[in-house]
Amino acid sequence: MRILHTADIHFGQNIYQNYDRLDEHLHFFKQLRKWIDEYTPDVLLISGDIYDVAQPSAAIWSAFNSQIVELRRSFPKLSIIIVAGNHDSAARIEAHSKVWEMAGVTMVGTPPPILHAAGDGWEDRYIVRLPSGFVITLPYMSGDRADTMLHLQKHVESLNEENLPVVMTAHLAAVGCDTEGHDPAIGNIRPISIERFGSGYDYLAIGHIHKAQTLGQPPIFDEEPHTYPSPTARYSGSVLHVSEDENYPHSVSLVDIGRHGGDITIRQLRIEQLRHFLTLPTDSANPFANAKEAIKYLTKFLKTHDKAYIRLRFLQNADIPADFNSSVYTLIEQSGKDIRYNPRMIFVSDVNDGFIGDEGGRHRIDIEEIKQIKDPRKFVMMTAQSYPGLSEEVLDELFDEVEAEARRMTEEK
Ligand SMILES: [Mn+2]
Repeated sequence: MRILHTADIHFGQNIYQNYDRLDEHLHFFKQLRKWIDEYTPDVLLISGDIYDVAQPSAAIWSAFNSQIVELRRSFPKLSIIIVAGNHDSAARIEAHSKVWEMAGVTMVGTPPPILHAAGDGWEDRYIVRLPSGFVITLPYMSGDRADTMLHLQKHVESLNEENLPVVMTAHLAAVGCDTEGHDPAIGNIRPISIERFGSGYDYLAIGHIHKAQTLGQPPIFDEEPHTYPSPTARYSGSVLHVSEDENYPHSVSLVDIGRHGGDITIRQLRIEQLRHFLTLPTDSANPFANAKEAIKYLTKFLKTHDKAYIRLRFLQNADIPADFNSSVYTLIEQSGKDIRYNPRMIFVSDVNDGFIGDEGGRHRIDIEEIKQIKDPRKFVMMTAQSYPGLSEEVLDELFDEVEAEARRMTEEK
């Protein structure tokens, strides 16, 4: 069974009050279509937070519907399963689900009732049986609904005579997950311990946390396949940076499951972003000391950049006139560039705050800063102080060796 797992689309999001992100979302769907064509998954799973708000505009509903209908038309064999997240209106998604069913798309809005009657067949609503396996389709549920999950897993077990893979969806915060980029009070959801989810599934496709991660496993940085034992639980992560604090790559997860209880192989497919988030100046060691400096930098920046979200970093005591933001907007407008400005500036009290190698032993490096580094030696030297046993001399020798070898290979070619 092969699934393409994604979540937290937040379709229709407007950022910094006035910037519409529809083109970024459509760019994501374009990539999704390409991957479905290339990898031919059995199922496309969207694990909640389809929309950014419970009542998106008619234009947004329409644009999302068009994307799903287009997928249905292009890939008639693909199963499409979509469950509601905490950002979605469960009732609205549920209300449309019968029509979607006619189009061969499974949409689940509302969770099973807490006190479900025995023997009335309610389980069927939350189980999709495919030739390649089973999918338990749970949307966002408030509270700890371990009993519901266990009950459905047991039910699937009774149907699963051929030992087919079992996938379950959920939209929740699991204990111990990496919540980088989220507000401390994410969605008012109390984290749930993963043990409470049972062990009757092979792959738990979760939404809600925006950083891609396999629970209890080290992060994946490449696009190579990684194999894990069953059961494995994973957040696919959001498709776009929902805020500038989500300073990590976004991807969809391509998941292969051979049989129930067998290994799970996961590949991250990196999503190309239409606009990146930059904090200026990109050299975070030198925040702007005043408005004049920022305007000068920005003027230069606008000549070399076409598309981006930006925010500015100032020293705490920087002198900023009241009309500063309006001058920034004007400057951007005059440039004609697609630069989107976040008027909430960052103030840094101590230049060393957030840098590597200062006496305080901090080891944070700005991602934008890393992106600017062309010479790998520079990066290594920046972090070298964190490894007292490391010899710069030995490192230099090794780099020379690698460079010489690379040159030799290029010449041979
Ligand atoms: Mn979300």
